[in-house]
Amino acid sequence: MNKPLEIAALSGAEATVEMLRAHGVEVVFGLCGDTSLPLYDALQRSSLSHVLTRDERHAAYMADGYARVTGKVGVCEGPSGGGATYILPGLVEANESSVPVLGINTDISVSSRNRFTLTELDQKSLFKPLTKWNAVIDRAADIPRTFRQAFEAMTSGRPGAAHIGLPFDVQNGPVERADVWGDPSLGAFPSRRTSPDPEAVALAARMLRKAKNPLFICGGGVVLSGAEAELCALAEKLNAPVATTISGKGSIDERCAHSVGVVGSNGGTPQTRAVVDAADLVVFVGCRAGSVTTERWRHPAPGAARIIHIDADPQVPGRNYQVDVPLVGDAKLALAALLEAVTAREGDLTPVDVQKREKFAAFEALAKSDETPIKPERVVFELQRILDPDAIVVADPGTPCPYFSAYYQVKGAGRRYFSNRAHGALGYAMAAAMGAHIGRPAVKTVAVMGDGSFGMCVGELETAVRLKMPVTFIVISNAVYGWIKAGQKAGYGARYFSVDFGVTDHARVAEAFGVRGFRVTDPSQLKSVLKKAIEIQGPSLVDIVCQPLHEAKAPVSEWIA
Ligand SMILES: Cc1ncc(C[n+]2csc(CCOP(=O)(O)OP(=O)(O)O)c2C)c(N)n1
Repeated sequence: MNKPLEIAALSGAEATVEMLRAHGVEVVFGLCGDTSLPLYDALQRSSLSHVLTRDERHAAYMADGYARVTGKVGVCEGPSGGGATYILPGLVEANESSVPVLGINTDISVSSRNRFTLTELDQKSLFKPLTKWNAVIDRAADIPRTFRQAFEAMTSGRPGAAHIGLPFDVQNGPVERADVWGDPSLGAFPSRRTSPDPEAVALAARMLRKAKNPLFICGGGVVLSGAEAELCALAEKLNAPVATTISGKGSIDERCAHSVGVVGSNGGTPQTRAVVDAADLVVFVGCRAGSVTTERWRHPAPGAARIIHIDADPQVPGRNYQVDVPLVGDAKLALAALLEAVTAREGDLTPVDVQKREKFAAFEALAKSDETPIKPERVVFELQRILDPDAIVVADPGTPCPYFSAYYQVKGAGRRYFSNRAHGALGYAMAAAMGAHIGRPAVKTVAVMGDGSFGMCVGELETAVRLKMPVTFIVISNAVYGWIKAGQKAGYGARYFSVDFGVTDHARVAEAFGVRGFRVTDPSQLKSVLKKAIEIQGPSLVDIVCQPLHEAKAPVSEWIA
């Protein structure tokens, strides 16, 4: 017989809220719907804050940006049907970027299944291949353990996204209060760190001792794991250079002598490639050695360097390169173990210094140009001069990502710059920056996007205004899907096709939402306008009429080829 209802003191919706709180969640990003009414009623009575967004995709991107800067699980929610299909892109990006984001979609009642009910959708199948872990809950009593499993899956091993489907009648069903508990340490990542095999560590240390030109290439794993101090100490002890992927920016203070900057085909330059090619030992750290980082597995060239590969995911080392020593474990623990095991070596960073000087000399020549339309280099240069070192910059694909990845120098270690590198979907930066601002409100946050991206996220300007967010949005405006047009130039004889669109005055659009808008066409005005926009207490937008990528020369030809 069922227990009397007095014991089952919580409804499913209340238990959901309590399970989030038990894991340290403070904020939920999302958008309402019919099937979410019980959940919203429970949220209304709780201490959780709720950020109402204008699109579920952006709720997920906000949760992603929030998670990246706080080290805590980001949570987003939406209703059934379209709410689920709209939230999906954000979960996909987070999952592939190893960022713990929990997506909750409410759903039609279990009792309404298979009856042509409006918004019915197989959420379990939809999210299964795209998240690290997912479930649709059939009984309210299963809510506590389902949430516990989701948090454990998201934050342990390689972090990732999880999804939970929460039917309407499940939200109204009974849950025993005593079962509503969670391990708060699973609300932050990485939880349950593991160390690599000590024998493999000893082998790697020996290999590092023998190497003439060792090089670290760090992916997102260093910042995700909080391993910046261990990396820096190891690089100093070995006097070895440290390069990063785009997601790895923040692994090391880019002003320091050991830092090489970003390598690869979206932000790497001939100079950073030369450093990779000179290495006789590459240590990949929390890095998948994917197509962009390695320029399609050509740099490092297979066999040209010995490989040590540190990763929390055992499936990563050896996937793309023949690995001499796989170190499977958390980056912080693995680097600490290596630091213990290696002996100091002399090492000469002069060649790295020469390459860096050459790279930035070429950049500055363009960055100081007074030509119109404004060169993207100038945008990076002026912003770099204005922003405080602790500011957060989020870059969209198109012009922003390669230019900022290459030339915007992260001052200090930790997450201060990021882009959506798993799928590179346009329209990520605005919402991700808003999530980042909520996670780290004391610092300035800036989103840089192309006008193609702007068209995909403009609705969230209303959210920024409603919540009075002092985030600055920068639009690189060129009335073209520039990256693709540049590809048509590089590879298809400049037979341009269906890549140009009309000019929009983004500053006026911003003003219509209540955002302070500025439009810049003259390079000499850029610095003062950016400064003014950044100092505004609420949201601001700077529309910068820029040179399109297909008209740029170096290094864009390298990136597009
Ligand atoms: C959702 C999505 N659709 C299509 C693409 C393919 N794509 C990559 S870059 C790009 C052009 C970007 O245009 P814009 O945002 O205007 O920036 P620009 O390249 O002009 O600087 C496109 C269409 C994508 N990355 N994401």
